[in-house]
Amino acid sequence: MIWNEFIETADREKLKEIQNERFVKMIERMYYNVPFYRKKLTEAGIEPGDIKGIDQLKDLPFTVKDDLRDNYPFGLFTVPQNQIVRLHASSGTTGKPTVVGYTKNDLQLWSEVVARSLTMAGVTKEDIIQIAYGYGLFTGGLGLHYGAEKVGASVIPISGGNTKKQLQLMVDFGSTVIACTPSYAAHLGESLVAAGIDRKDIKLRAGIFGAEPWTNELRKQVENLLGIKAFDIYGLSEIIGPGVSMECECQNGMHIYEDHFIPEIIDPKTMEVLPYGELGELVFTTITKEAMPLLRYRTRDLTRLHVEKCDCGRTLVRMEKCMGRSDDMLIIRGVNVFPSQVEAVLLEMSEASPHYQLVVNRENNLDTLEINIEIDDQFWSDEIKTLENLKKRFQHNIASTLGISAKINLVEPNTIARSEGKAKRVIDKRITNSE
Ligand code: DLL
Repeated sequence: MIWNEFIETADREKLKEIQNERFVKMIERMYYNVPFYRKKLTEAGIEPGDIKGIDQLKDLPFTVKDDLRDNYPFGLFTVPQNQIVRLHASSGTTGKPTVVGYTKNDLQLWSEVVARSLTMAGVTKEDIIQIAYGYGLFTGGLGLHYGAEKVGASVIPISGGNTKKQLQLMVDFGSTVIACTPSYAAHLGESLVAAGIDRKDIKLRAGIFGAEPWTNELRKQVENLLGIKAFDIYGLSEIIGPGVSMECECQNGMHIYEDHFIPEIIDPKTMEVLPYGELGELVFTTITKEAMPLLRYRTRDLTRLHVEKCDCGRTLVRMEKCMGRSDDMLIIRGVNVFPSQVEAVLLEMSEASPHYQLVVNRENNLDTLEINIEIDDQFWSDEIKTLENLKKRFQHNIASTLGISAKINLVEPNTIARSEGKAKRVIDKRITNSE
């Protein structure tokens, strides 16, 4: 099923026509309504009349998260406050949050892209969807909520946390779809087993998981634990929230809604645009958003784009699973390490549970990496020899895949803190972070 067949399967030439028209109008709105953009465009020697279409994107300036912070809270809005009907914010690790605003039309657009996304996972009005993303300033809960209502599904707005209640409602209400972060999904799955609930007593068949990087290895684990098919949904508050892109049933990358968000991949060092298929930083330009359109916004997310038509019939560009954010990349003894690579190594071994933590430190001027791995209940042993052997296998697999050695600590089941939202996988104790 396709929610918006006209756009999602459009001829790419036709799509470009639509994009060009919208893009030209958006540049005008930015130029005339936001001093920040007027200054940026003027500095780049550009006036609205110069812009004819998206082929010129590559010549335009980028926008970064600091621009949002510098214009905190409402400085990048293109409409007066009385047209803003919703505010969301994401808390950064440092300083002020990033604030985003929505007009009525923006909220409609958001519901539309989430409805398209849910339809990709086969969600219909016959479904009962349990939304366990946090409701509030975070965009996950409310974003999924209105999209699910648009589809006509029965929404359970339970929000994140309260695992016992989640399981109870899942059984009693017969939820068929669960939406939450993949790390929380893993926790829900384990809690289901621990509570002795028979899989036959739950009706779940699909999961809508995103908001943090996760690997295909974690996908398999969560699918087995919950007995579902797990789908990846991507988005960021600055662009709209969840629903910037989503996996269809072919699970061959996430389709980006290019009639609203234009993606580019750039080399983060040279800032040059890279061709389809190459790994780099994802950049978005919004072309329909009213309250806070963004020009060439650097997401910091690392991925590749593919333009070949998908077997599902959609022609929209697909982005690969994000391998992480450029600012999550750890440089350990000179080697680049992404937490997602560690996850893939660990979860390939059935002894590891989906809960792990990386602790990076510096001793005697040398970086150290410790990995705390929680062992799956059925593999935990009181025999030192068994655990020592297991530890050696983890050590070997990590060293041969990442190219660096790590100290492995095997920890008992249920000892690593569970997250109800985005998991905290890395503790970096080094004073200065390598940039
Ligand atoms: O996480 C929006 C969202 C909510 C997406 C629910 C999906 C589901 P922010 O809090 O602004 O917004 O965080 C955005 O999270 O730049 C990525 O680094 C990361 N992220 C989001 N989805 C995925 C995903 C929401 N599917 C940041 N895979 C983004 C990997 C993701 N990373």
